[in-house]
Amino acid sequence: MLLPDTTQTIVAPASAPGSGAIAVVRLSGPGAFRTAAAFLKPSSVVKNPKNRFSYLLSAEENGRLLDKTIVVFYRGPESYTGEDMVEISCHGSPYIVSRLLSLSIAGGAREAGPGEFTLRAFMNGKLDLAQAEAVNDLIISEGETAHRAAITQVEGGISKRIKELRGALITMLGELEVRLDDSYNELGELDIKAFTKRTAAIAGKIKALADSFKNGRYLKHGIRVTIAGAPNSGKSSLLNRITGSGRAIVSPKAGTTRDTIEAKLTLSGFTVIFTDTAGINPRTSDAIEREGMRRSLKALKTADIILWVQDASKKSSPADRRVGAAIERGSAPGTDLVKVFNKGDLPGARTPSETADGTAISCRTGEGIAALKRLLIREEKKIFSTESSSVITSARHYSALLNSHRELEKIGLLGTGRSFPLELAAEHLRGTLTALAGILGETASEEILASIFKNFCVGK
Ligand SMILES: Nc1nc2c(ncn2[C@@H]2O[C@H](COP(=O)(O)OP(=O)(O)OP(=O)(O)O)[C@@H](O)[C@H]2O)c(=O)[nH]1
Ligand SMILES: [Mg+2]
Repeated sequence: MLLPDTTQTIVAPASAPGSGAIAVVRLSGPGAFRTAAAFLKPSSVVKNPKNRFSYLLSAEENGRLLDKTIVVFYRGPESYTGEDMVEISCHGSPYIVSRLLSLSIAGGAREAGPGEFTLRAFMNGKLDLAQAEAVNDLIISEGETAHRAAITQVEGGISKRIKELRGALITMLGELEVRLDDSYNELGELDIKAFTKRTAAIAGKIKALADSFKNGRYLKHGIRVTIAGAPNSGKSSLLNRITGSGRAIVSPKAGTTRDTIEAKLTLSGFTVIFTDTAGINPRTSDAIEREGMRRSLKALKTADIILWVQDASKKSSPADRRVGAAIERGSAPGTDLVKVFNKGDLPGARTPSETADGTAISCRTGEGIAALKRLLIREEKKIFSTESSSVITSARHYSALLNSHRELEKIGLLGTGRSFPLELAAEHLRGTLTALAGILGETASEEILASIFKNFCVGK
């Protein structure tokens, strides 16, 4: 995608497809009012409307009434995009919406690309890139915590933090630059120890922000919990219990579940995606079972948390050990493992030392299930005990923070050497600043913009 031609006026439906009570069609660009005047009557109003004032107007096609609409005119820069905008609320019929689009296009507008309204808002300086990206997160947010992170970022929470860090770095860069220009040595020596201490403090703040990404990722994509275990241990029963559904088939026959089954649940505002898996039996020759096992192994790899279900009414079996080995080999580094000892309603067959590091439950009686749910989001909940503005939810921001951190650390290394080359230190500070500027979009290439906005819906 090349950057959009903002001399053109764009149009798109802003409401979801399908019928509803009302739908909204949006126009933005220098010709927005003129385009609307071609079909909204009386046209005398449309030619010179009051700013941000709602009018009841007739939308007409070939002299016939299409719909009575409520229309708001926004004169740039006092609009979402910063350009002249018109928002037409009509009855929510897909037919009316499609006619309004056609009338707008006949009147000189073109169809908007994905996220083009927000892209124009960014290009016109109404939003920085971090804010613009979060608009999409806000639209797709499903739970309280995802919503809170997104709204904070749209309102400039992350941008403010980045700008604070940048302000401090610019001051420090200035201190280096005056000394580089100071050929007569009038300013005195730089206090290197104090200087590197300040860069280390900023590096620490950047690191803390970057570290919040693990939880930020959970906010955006949900926490993936994979239920693994030997055949018949009660994996499907656990999925049903936790999600309060009859989602998975449960039976006393080993090998009941042959495919992975997903169920979503909201826990303390987090979206949690549970995956029930087929038992892991590497010796099977059955093609379907082998495919089921491949899917189970994939679910282990993509899990944030693995629940390893074991039947506590039976002694630890070779099947349990095979599962343990598969988890060890197949899970990504950093995955949390929670051992779950099921069938607590039956007489136990495991020694206390075997079950000490796990959670006892019974899918039959429901005992221990609430405690298990609490355990799952214990760590993740902590992020909102602190300022929610400090949660990074974008992989792009995360890598930019890591890059800026790396540059700052190099200054720390210079400080431990025998000499402290000011020129080099200034270079690393500039590198840090460039990485931070990328988050705000000040240095973003067209490719980066394209990859961000392609995920938006048309009309936003
Ligand atoms: N007594 C008792 N039985 C349970 C409990 N949980 C599950 N079961 C029984 O154990 C059997 C197996 O349960 P499933 O949930 O199908 O086990 P699974 O691990 O999904 O089994 P596969 O899909 O075959 O690998 C069923 O007969 C369940 O009723 C429990 O807490 N107590
Ligand atoms: Mg099952």
